[in-house]
Amino acid sequence: MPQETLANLLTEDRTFPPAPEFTASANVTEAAYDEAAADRLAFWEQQARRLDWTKDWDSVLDWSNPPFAKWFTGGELNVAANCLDRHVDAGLGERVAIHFEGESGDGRAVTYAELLDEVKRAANTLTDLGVEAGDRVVIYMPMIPEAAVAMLACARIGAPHSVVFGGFSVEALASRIDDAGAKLVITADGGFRRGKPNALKPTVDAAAERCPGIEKVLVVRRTEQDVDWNERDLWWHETVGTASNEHAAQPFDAEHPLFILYTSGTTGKPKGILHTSGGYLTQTSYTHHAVFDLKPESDVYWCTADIGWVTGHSYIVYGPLSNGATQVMYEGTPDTPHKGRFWEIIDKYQVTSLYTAPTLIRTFMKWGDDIPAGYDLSSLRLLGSVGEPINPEAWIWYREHVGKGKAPIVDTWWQTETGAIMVSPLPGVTATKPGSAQRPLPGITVDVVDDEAKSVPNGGGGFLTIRDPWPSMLRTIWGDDQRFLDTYWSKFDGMYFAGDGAKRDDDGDLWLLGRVDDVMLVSGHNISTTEVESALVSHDSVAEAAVVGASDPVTGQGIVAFTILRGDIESSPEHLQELRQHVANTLGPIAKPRQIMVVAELPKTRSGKIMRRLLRDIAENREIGDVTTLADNTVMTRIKEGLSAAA
Ligand code: 6R9
Repeated sequence: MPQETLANLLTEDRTFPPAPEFTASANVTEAAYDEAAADRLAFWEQQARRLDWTKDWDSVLDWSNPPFAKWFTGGELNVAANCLDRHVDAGLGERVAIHFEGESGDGRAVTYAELLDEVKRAANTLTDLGVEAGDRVVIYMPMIPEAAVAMLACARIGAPHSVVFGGFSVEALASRIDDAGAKLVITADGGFRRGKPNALKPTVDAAAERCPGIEKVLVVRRTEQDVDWNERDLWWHETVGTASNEHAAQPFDAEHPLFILYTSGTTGKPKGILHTSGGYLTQTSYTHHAVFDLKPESDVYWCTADIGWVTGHSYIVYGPLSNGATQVMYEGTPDTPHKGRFWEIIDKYQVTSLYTAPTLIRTFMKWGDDIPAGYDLSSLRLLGSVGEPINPEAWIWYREHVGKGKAPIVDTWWQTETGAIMVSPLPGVTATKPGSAQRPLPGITVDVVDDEAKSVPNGGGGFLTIRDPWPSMLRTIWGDDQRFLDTYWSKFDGMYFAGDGAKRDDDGDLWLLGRVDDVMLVSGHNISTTEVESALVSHDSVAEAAVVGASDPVTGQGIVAFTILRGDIESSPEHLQELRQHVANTLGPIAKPRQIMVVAELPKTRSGKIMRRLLRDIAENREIGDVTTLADNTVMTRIKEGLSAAA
């Protein structure tokens, strides 16, 4: 018998077909799958035609030197002009592009005409400061409209940007500035977080001291905190604010670098993922139109991601703006000044489409159903999820308490490396299943393979791979082609290895099972973290769970679970015993956790992903490893203290 690649333990048979009214007016129908299957390149060519090109391409795809792809070779376009100028030229200048909501409730509406004006002035400023096409610019900003302006100004002049999460450490910022070889940093004095001004400039000051390549630092005034001032510093309002708003966008080659975005990964130095212009914009624009069913005249779209995450790049800046969307941008945290903040924003702007992460959905579950119930959420017509597998129970909660049982949910699987959504339901087409990302989008070929690179049959689990090149694929790792080859293309011949486990159900739908590095090996069975976590979350008392494999003398690894309970539920030894039994009943005795611990929080990255390796350090009684990419690097201390107090 072949050794199983990844066990398939969880079954789920609830399905939710789209409402006929939704289907009747959906942007994309079943036919898209057939068209793409008939001729994949013609399909992408057609999607590229949704953009304005100043010069047509000679060929759709050049795959003569795999895995180094070139899309729309010879074509030329300006990415920023596609996001702004063409809408203003079409008479849509007065449409709101961004409803900005500051954390404290201050805000403003920025129209497409105003956004274009500001981007032109910022582009002129960057040019005056000596930034030329090809030069790299690091952006270290809070969630304010100027962050999008800075990105688009870079795109406009062909200077690849590299956005670093506002709040990352000096070390993290300096290493990214160095690796990218940036000469300019755009930042702000700070932003508002948790009711307080949160300083950003001191981190940039310290990083710039360590990075001699930095010539200038451009500073937006947001919080009006006191800042140290250096010779290299310039205020945004004194430069961009006074610059000319005349600027003609120059076309760039389809393969001109658009941005570098660093992913931390679990080990080693961060990887600078390189994206280019034409293919990236084609796929982000199309997927935003198709997956979110965007109706730019009437929708109010809100993606809650930070601009420092790829989700902010593709689904706040490039996808939505290229489609002329009206969107909400929120500066702060979901519980400032109160736990109904998100619902209040949805109510205030009559948001129609919400795109958020499972981590937040589980947090809202923990806070209680009564909070969203206190607001008018009837404007919502579509819900999206991204960042981690969504546990079926969290999916159902999202559907019931946020979508009021009617808004379709799109669970979108993709990565920094893929640039845009790859696997997702289409809201007017797919009968959705709680917890499944379901089908590759039209034009995308995804497979699940075993150790020997053979497709697994329905019902089987293995490694998620991508078989054919796609327009928004990463082009390389900045400055390290070899690492690009080794990381993504060496495990399976001729296939992109995503690093995620997945299974196919009996209908062929895809279920993501977490990172393969986190898979647990228990008595010879490969068990995914996702399935055990979902089984725990399916118990009424559990809001969130993280499981890890800790070495075990008998079974190889034993499953150790960390759980956050809902509302004010108190745990007891009997309760923990019940939870262990609940997992065994749901998934089978092999998946029964050896130990369950109750914690108040879990270690997460800035994009809300649970960092299981740090929990493994606790479970195996080790010194805690590198915590620099945690959203809050004091959380591990609190978790350890909480556990020893309870013991
Ligand atoms: C967009 C983004 C990529 C990793 C990816 C996977 C996980 C993202 C998911 C999902 C299951 C989903 N992931 N979306 N897992 N279902 N809908 O998150 O990019 O930050 O690079 O992370 O996130 O493990 O490989 P990135």
